[in-house]
Amino acid sequence: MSLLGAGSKLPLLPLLPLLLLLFGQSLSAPRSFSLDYKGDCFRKDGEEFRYISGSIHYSRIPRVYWKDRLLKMYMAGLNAIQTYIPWNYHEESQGYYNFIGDRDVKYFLELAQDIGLLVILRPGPYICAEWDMGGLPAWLLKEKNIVLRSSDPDYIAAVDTWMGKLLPMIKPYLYQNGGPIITVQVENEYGSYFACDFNYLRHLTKLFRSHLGEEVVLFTTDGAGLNYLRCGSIQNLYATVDFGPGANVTAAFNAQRHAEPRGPLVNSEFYTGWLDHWGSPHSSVSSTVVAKSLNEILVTGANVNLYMFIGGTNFGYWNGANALYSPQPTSYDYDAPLTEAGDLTEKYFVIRDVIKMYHKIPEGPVPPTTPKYAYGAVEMKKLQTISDALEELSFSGPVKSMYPQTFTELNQMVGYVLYRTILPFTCSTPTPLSSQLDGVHDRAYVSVEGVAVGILERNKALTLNVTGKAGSQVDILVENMGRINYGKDINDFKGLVSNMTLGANTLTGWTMYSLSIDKAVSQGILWERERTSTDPPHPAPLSPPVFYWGTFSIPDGIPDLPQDTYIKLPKWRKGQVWINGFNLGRYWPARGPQVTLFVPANILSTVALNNVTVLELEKAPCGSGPCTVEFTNTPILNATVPSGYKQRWGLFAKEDLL
Ligand code: 6DJ
Repeated sequence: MSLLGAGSKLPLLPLLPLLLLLFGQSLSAPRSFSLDYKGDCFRKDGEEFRYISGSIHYSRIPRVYWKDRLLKMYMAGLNAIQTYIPWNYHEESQGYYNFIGDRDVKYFLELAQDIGLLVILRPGPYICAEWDMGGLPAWLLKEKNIVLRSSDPDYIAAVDTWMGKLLPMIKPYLYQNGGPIITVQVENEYGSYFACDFNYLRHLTKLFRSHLGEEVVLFTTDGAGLNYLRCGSIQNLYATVDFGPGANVTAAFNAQRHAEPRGPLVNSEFYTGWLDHWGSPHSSVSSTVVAKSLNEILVTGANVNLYMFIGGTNFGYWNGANALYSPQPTSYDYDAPLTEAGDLTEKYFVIRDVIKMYHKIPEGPVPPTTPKYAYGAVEMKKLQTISDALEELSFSGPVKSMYPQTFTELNQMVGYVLYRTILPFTCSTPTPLSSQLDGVHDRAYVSVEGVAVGILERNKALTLNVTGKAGSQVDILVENMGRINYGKDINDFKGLVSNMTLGANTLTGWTMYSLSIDKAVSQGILWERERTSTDPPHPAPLSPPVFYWGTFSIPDGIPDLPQDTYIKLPKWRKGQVWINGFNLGRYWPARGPQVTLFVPANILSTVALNNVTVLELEKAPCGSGPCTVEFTNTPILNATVPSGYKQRWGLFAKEDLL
């Protein structure tokens, strides 16, 4: 039957252009993205397709900079980006979802599409990523014995609820529905996890399919070794591998071929750099090595994602940690082709030159590096100590119990909790205060009667000596330095997770204050009260944790201010810093290698004074006179670290990914 209906005498041919115009939409082939097993490739709209992608985590970049970073990625010749969706970033409290502002993932996907980038989406539920608890919300630990990343019913129920919220939101953004998402990853490096629970992977497969439909390409990623792929790959999820420049490309893809004898070759994480830990030297990987290995991958016709293309920043408390407990710093620069602040590097151009040999590079200029400004020194004034400000900081009031409770029991997920008790007897000679079971998670600042007496640190310092009269007040401020994000120890409870002993006695009778420091800082509550007490006459090696405060204005008459900057805290020891209520993250120049913290311009004000709030946990370089923090235009991420703290990260060497 002709399109004009049976019996029509009109010839169809001359009408075709008109028909195409009228019904063009329905006549054009539907958008499709699929695996072609016979052709060993992906197919996009029926055509053979290869992606060269880069990782960018929207959760590590302020929203105002998403476009700039994506454009730079596009101009490097990438045709896709890869991003994680960290569950805990969107559901910080159970049942309360946040998808606005910096968490507006839909807007991020729209921007990517507008710029011309496809998207490889990694919604977890577990993501690893050097992100607190690998993206799993800490409130899952309220079920104390929960087996994360398994078919434990409590875990599955939470995953189902979360995915029931997230995946329907994502569905319109799938390529076949008109959006940019070409593939969706299920879980992450599951083969590296002890549980090896295929029922869990099967459950996730069904769950993803039920929300996203039958058509979308679902895949897994594992280390490029048979031992990883054994528990990581499963029928109906396309198995891909990850490996860095140190690897033998042929051997790595042979491992993938073991799991997927046919289909596209895919390296889902090709490492352009590597992660850092406090106290270990800054990681860097040479551009030449990256370029050579990238070329080896591309020449095979494989698909590749460069991890990271831009690392960004672990603002606030979002950094993760590795076991044996070693937290990652605030910067997630990763020695990537775009720096933490989005600056172009030599590595960017070297990579672009390699890509150029295989794909057409977009024409036009690469957006320039954003300028940085050195606002100079800011004088800081001392405010209250944490112990003095408890009323302002502990909105929920104290909780009392015989033995210490963990953060999760106190319903506090991140930051700091103050544990208070008394000396049950007089310690006239130095008496050991200990966490014999290594239960200080992660660092404790101890004072007796308001005088700082020492620091306990997970895995490192389990005992310190105290003296004092019976009944003296003992304050232990415990800092959560980030939950373990990889391996079997991701059930990382925080606070005092085992009893403290004094001599041979267990300390009891605790009063615990959950501290809402971020709320107090953003409401300006702390600034109302400057310090009332006087400094002790003799300089002590440590002070109790205390707030400092200063202001600065953006100079007039200089075009294009405010600009990005870096804050440096010379001779300050360890703490947390906020600007205008925005939590920039942790500083710890005494441990290194990170010395400066990235300050994005969008948090600065040109019309009002900018407030800098610092919580110094150990000792500020202030004495009785003024002291300063400094805004500079140059990042320092590679300072030498004290040799005593150097650790061997054998497990995390890139070669181990083979
Ligand atoms: O998928 C992981 C990334 O999010 C893979 N990976 C990266 C990121 O965390 S360490 C750095 C890592 N996996 C651990 C494997 C160690 C042998």
